[in-house]
Amino acid sequence: MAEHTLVIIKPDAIQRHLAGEVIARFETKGLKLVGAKFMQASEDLCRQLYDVHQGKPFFEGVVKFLSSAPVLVMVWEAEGVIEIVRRMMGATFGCDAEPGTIRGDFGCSRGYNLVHGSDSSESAEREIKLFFQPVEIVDYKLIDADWLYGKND
Ligand code: IDP
Ligand code: MG
Repeated sequence: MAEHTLVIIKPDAIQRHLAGEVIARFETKGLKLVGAKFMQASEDLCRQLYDVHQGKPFFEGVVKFLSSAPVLVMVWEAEGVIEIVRRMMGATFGCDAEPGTIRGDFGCSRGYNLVHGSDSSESAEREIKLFFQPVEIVDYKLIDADWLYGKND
């Protein structure tokens, strides 16, 4: 069964007019968009998202950053999508991320980093539930699915 992952286009990417660029990368890769929500996330919700980082020196800062302005939260679907999105995002900060990745191509900050992507199936399941009701995830078939996901065997 196809996997789901949570992607957040963070406040810096929205403010820098990069949302379309980021979405275009995932679309042209052939990933399937199954949920989307434009919102300003509360501090409480951001604390829950970054729960595993509670107590780390950057925790309060990242919560403040993510809740400071609107974000575009999405669920993308594909076989292996969690790993695919993580590789497309690149290393945590643009200063270290490889060219060709989203973080590597669009940023050089050591604090802001444009996108969030779930790092495991457990994280994806937990994070998607934080932002979406089950009915907000749309089940449909892409008309070019046979060409996108085709195999020869
Ligand atoms: P990831 O987003 O690449 O998975 P994590 O280590 O899970 O990175 O950290 C979660 C988020 O916390 C990062 O995306 C970034 O926004 C923020 N963050 C991580 N490490 C630092 C840091 O050293 N300074 C400031 N913010 C950080
Ligand atoms: Mg992480």
